[in-house]
Amino acid sequence: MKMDKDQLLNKLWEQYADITPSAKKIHELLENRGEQIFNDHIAIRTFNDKRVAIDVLEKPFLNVGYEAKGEYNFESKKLYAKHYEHATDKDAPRIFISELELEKCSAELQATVQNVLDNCDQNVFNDPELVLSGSVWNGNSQAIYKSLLEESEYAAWMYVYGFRANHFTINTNALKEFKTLEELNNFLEESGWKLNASGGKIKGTPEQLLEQSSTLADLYLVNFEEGAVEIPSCYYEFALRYPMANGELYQGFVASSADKIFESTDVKLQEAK
Ligand code: OOG
Ligand code: NI
Repeated sequence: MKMDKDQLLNKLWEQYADITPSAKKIHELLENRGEQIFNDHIAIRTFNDKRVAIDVLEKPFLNVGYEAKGEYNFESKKLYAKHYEHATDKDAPRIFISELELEKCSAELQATVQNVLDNCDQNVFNDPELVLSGSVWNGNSQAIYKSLLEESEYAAWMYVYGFRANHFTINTNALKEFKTLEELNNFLEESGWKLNASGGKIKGTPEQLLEQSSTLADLYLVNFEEGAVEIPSCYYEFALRYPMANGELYQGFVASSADKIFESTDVKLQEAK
């Protein structure tokens, strides 16, 4: 079935909300206060193996009218990312796709990821719905999860959760009641949510034209062959954009902020909370 933009984005939301009950609750909490929720962006993760790299995962978005815009590098995390904007629908969320640069990782991690990909039915990589397919390799070995986690939290998360929206992001500019990110953060914390405090609860500054905050990822019970264990799944993000000199809102991302936002799925932050 050929999906249109709204079908694709709705499916990504449903699949994300399934393992991220916090997102559904925060969404409802704001709607119940009379807010209408618009999404600033949706993020997706992958490995740079040519079978599943950004070039593959971007396709369903290009097919429904998205265009590639900014590029970002995260040296210490060995990640590269691109963002996409819809050509005509200015209310459509941006798409942010990142990939782990395998050649920069240890030989052991490379071999593990290679093995995981080699052991899949190779047809899944040509499925136009790959981006909605989760861990197509049945990522259910806790031993593999742990070995990846030692080197890259991102790789370990990918192994368990695979291809899906890693987070949705509320467009804070479109909220009526909350004029600053701090007000929204305070409201969320008073309502019982824990925010990612890595690098401060608010990432970015008005001068950088983008401020962001995020919840800590929900914990989700994963059935490993060794037994069930709770692993951080997905998180909800909040973005406030500032106007550029020409009066239009900044459309891109800020690498130094994104670097900290990635950590919202990190078990270490969960333990610190
Ligand atoms: C993406 C983190 C970066 C942003 O808005 O800067 C990001 C991820 O966790 O996969 O979404
Ligand atoms: Ni984000």
